[in-house]
Amino acid sequence: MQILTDQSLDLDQFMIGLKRRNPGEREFHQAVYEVAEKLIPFINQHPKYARAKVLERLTEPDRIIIFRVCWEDDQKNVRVNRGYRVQFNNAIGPYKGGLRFDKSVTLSILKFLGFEQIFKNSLTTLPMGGGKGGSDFNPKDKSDAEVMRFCQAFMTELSRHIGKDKDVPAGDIGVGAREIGYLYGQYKRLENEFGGVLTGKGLAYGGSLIRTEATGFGCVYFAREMLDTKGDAAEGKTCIVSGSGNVAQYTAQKLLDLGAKVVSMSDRTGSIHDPDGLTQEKMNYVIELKTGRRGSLREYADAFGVSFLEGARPWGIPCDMAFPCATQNELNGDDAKTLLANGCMLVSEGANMPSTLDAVKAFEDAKILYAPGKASNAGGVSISGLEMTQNSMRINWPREEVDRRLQAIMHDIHAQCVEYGQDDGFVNYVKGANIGGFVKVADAMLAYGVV
Ligand code: NDP
Ligand code: 2IT
Repeated sequence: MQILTDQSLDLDQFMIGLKRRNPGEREFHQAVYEVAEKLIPFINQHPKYARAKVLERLTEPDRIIIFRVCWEDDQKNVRVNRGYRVQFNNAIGPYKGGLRFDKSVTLSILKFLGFEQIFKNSLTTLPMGGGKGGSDFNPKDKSDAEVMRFCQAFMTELSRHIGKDKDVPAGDIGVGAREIGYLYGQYKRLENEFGGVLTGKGLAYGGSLIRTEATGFGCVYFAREMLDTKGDAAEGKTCIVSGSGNVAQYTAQKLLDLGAKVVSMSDRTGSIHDPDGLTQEKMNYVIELKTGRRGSLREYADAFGVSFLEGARPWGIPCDMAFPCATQNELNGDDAKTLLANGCMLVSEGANMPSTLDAVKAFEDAKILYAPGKASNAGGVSISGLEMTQNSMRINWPREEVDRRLQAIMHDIHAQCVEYGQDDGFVNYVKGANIGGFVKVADAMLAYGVV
């Protein structure tokens, strides 16, 4: 039962204030709404959080750094981009979260990502705060030399604000092994320091085994945990995976390993529909095509004689399980209804906030197994956390050890969702992840007093 006091929060009033303070930041409003909707009833049952204004403080970043990034392209033209780092909350550990390089990057997108990261990182059980950064730089149509010069210019400013115990960036969309190499090289040059200031590093210079695979593998391990609660398994299930970048590739790979059938992947140009399903040979082709040559999936359709849905997302293809692994708001309410009508019984998000609020509502109402990204894609940042541990200890764990720890962490995240997500005999994973992620951060904030 809720005891309302004059300290109690009201969702509509809270959102009006948030929108007034952060005008026009649509993605940030959306991410906060999804969390606040689940947290406010919980906070009103625990007035110590309301009294200390924990939600108001959690939705205001500790600081945001915005800077000019100036570099020269191959034709010697001067180019100007905008760089950002949102240091959202460090109550339980150094700021931790990826860097996104994409022409769509705005402050709103990085604030939504940094906000989500607070809860995700708390769920991992590791000591990491929440942050995110990036730039509106598009690495897709640039030469290696241009990407290197951009990364060096970006890190020249960012290096003043990060540190292995302060803020530890990593990859995200448009930031993979190549970019992390250039960023780390410049940090090392500027600071004359070899430490764990970035994660996702190459194995030759302090990276962890399984970091590349971790987000995708973790997303499927989380799906396996959800299926377990129904006595079910992935084997033989038809799956669609959106995206074909880092997260999508290793989600598809783990699904193959578990005997599931992956019939679609996608990119910005469209989706493939391969009714026979990916094989290991086709999977290797996707990795070489997307990470090696940075080409379009259209080439896959030509190479294997399957259909290519030009400019389309894959949600119309019938499946048992869906894994949105491309980007935010790539699955809307109509897509969710189509998936449900086709019999989809599980959605495990590899991307951050891929489902719109309408889609989330449709999945909740249908009571399918639906995992929000902050729970199901936490495997990546978890292995980033373990990369930091290995760097501090000056050791490298073998592949089996890291994979075993990843599976244990995904199991623990699932257990927290089950503990906090109970809803009339059904596990609401959105509620579970939001409340489960909140409690540790909020208790640390209470311990610090008014800061
Ligand atoms: P990549 O850059 O490796 O891949 C992104 C993929 O998504 C590409 O296939 C890209 O298509 C596609 N894509 C991107 N934007 C759009 C768009 N607007 N419309 C259609 N397709 C799009 O990024 P990641 O795999 O690292 O990241 C994917 C998602 O996972 C993001 O939401 C990210 O925040 C999240 N994530 C990533 C983690 C990580 O460890 N990397 C950890 C946790 C979450 P194209 O190939 O045509 O560019
Ligand atoms: O969204 C995410 O969790 C990431 N992009 C990974 C962050 C990290 O620090 O590894």
